[in-house]
Amino acid sequence: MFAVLLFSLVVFTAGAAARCPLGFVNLGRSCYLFASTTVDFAGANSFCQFFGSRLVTISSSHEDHLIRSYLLRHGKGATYYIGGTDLRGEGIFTWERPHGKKLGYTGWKHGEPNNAKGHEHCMSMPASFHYRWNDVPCSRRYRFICERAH
Ligand code: 2F8
Ligand code: CA
Repeated sequence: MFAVLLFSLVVFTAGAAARCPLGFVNLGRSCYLFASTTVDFAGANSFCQFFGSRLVTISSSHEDHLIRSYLLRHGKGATYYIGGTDLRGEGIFTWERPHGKKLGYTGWKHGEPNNAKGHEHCMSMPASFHYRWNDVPCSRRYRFICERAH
């Protein structure tokens, strides 16, 4: 009986550890929500918080590769907001989480960020750039990517 209980506990615990909440997918060490609704950057932030998560922070080439590979397979040809801006200082991009953290790794497309027309302060991954990073106006409605701990 003890052995059965122990076995159940191990299986249940292992199963729970492997799972992400409904709608999220597990890539590496995090759970990601690739939202198909389109909202402005502030709306994307609020949506992610509502779902117990934050706009994604991409901190390594490995994480960037996992997300880009997923988008290249499932990205629907769209642009996705990710969780960084230069709203605190032109040209100095920081992550929303941890708040104000400067980018370490970056995955910008060649020539970006360029603050086109002087109005691009939010970070995105556009299909047209094969999901390499681009700065875009924060008022545009795009899909977005949320992240939460696995
Ligand atoms: O050529 C790069 C340039 O392309 C567009 O502007 C014409 C992008 N704008 C939007 O996606 C809104 C720029 O961000 C990009 O730098
Ligand atoms: Ca740009």
